[in-house]
Amino acid sequence: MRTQVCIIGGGPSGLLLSQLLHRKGIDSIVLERKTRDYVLGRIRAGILETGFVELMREAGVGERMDRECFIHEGTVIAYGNEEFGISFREHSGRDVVVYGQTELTRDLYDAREAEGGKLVFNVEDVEIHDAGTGSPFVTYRVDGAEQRIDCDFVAGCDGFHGVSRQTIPLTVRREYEKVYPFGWLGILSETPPVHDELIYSWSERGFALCSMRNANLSRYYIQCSLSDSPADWSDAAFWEELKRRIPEAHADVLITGPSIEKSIAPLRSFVTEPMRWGRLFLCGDAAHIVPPTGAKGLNTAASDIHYLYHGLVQFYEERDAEGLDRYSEKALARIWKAERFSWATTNLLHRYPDQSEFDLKMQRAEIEFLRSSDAAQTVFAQNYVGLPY
Ligand code: RFL
Ligand code: PHB
Repeated sequence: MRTQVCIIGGGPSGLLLSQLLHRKGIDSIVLERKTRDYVLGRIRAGILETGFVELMREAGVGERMDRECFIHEGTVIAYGNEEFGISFREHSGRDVVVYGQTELTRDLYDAREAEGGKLVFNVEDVEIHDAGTGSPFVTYRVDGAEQRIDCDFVAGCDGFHGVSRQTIPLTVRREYEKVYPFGWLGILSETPPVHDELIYSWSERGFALCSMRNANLSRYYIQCSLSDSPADWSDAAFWEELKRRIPEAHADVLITGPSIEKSIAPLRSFVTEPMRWGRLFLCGDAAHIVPPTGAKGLNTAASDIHYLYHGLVQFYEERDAEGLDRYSEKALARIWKAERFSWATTNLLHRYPDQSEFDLKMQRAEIEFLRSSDAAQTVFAQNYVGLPY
């Protein structure tokens, strides 16, 4: 088989790239290790920056999103029983969009399938060959049979545990990592959200986040220990703990119900450099991870796809490799800033096991500065809605 761009990974990054390229007449094949249902069963991001929303529209898959999404003009930051709002619109002139990763991934799958896109599921043993040369190829097995795809470029969109990043030799690859000493326990429940904006809550007992997917689907998180497992937390215990970590005014009106999903995510900051090696380009979680506190993971994947897509179009339409040559530099410049925001917001709102009384005072002073300073709120808002591409 031959294609122009072989895309490893059928998560949001891989699907969005494939769909955008298709609209420019550039051929691709997407190789996914799991089934479509498995990918759609992973409950992850919920907040989209305008840059992402615009890419979805450009890819011709924005229709349901535009109809069903919620627009959020700001967010609430709480600490103990105190809270204050930060208006994104007032401080940045922009909003964010609430539309689940599951939904946008479904829209992308539907579009790729309706337009005859080549998606191969259940692939095993994917290997990228000769990425450092002008003629790379990818081998894999499906249903026990060996397959080979020759291509011009390989897009490594296979997430943090994929093979693409590992293909870049250690003599070239440099990795930067910070692992946090806690995780997030998240649940999804078919209950109305407790508030019409997200609530990011600092509490003595640890961080909590009240989020949502739609008018009758809520997403809640609490900071938990890395040794916890979802089975340790009954629904009743989860709700009880959440109520203790958000201001009473919200806890009193919180509507609880059975969880329909419950999982724990460890928190990590991670960046690999460079994001390009020869004809292989890394995108999304394959190249970088942020702790979810700033809602940046999926959004940094989108900016990678933006740069790579434009680089590929420039290459095929104008025979100009400038965009591809500068891909890693452009993508990383934006990613490090999103890493900084995610790291700072995590530090601001979580309880650390080794936190001293002094550290707690510093955290408190920083939250109160954010409450009282227009300039600090502007910095927060500009980062939250997404820095320009
Ligand atoms: P994905 O989604 O991990 O997809 C990678 C795909 O590659 C497949 N794969 C392979 N395929 C073929 N061969 C192999 N060898 C393969 N190895 C892996 C996998 O099966 C998978 O289908 O990466 P992608 O596309 O880069 O997308 C990244 C996003 O999923 C991720 O950044 C976000 O979900 C992060 N995130 C959030 N991001 C936001 O922007 N806003 C949020 O509000 C937000 N909340 C979150 C989050 C992530 C969370 N978790 C669980 C990590 C909340 C949570 C709890
Ligand atoms: C979510 O709704 O899953 C969500 C929202 C905001 C975050 C992280 C996760 O910062």
